[in-house]
Amino acid sequence: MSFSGPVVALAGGVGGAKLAVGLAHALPEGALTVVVNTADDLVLHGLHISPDIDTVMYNLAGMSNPETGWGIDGDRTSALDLLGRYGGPTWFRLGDQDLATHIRRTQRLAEGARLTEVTRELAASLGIKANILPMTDSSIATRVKTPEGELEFQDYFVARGTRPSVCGVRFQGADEARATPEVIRAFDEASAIVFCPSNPIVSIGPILAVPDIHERLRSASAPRVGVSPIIGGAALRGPAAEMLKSLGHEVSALGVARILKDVLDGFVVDTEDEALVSSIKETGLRSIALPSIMSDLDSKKKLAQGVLAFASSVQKMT
Ligand code: FO1
Repeated sequence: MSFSGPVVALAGGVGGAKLAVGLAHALPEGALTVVVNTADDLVLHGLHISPDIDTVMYNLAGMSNPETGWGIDGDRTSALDLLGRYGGPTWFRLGDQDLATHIRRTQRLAEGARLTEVTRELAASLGIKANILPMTDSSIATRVKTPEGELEFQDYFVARGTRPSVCGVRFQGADEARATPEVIRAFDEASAIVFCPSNPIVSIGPILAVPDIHERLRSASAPRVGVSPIIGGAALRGPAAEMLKSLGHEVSALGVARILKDVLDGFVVDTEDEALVSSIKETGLRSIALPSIMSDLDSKKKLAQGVLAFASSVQKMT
């Protein structure tokens, strides 16, 4: 299987970063572009933190914490501990090395660089060959509606441990946000578009909420394939299953396929959900089942190869 242009992956969170690693290994060097959710970004200690970009970056650099999937392997929290003694907030666990990323990002943004440029610089410094693109340079913030009121995303996700039930989600600033020239070029040149197994509501949702990205994805000529983040009615990590349920969606790969249907040609489910393939096909999508639990580099690579072969077959049939 060979692709003439870049393969563009849409990602947010740890599941997205894991498949990005598999894709980077399955493709020739430099052939992968990852468009990453930035609506989880926050400012803390005066620093601009982009958790999903950093998770993708650290995973692609082979330096992520294998236990959490985010943060840096072996990182300590001496700086955060002292910040705590000064009375600063410590609920968002920032490691000493991780802080360097946020300091550098904040400094470059203050100098007038775009988040896209800063991300390129940081990734290049870590030796990453894939192209990591923030979904936008505009400011977008996920706001989670709960019975306790509307919460900022990381307040809901980390500070409150995803405990509040979710009555709705909105992406503040999305209507006015613009795709960057880099993201537009990536979609225009893409030979395949892969939706990583990321939360469809709060990781893929914000990317689709950028109007000109949604439009490009709807009309893309490249094959568009997604991978289900829900396996056997549950998410491997994170609040995707509870969110789907409370927002009235079916908690299954089929439920996710229905949400993303208008921007997909094909959908990959886990082998455990093979029985759902025929119902997914009835929605008009192509579908196959593959082992999709990414526990090590080999399983990440194998899933990536399977997804790329599927995208290639979708291409041939259209
Ligand atoms: N997730 C947590 O559950 N607790 C944390 O304290 C935490 C800190 C953190 C610091 C830097 C970073 O890049 C990610 C961090 N994450 C943490 C993960 C992050 O909240 C989530 O991965 C995403 O925002 C959801 O996609």
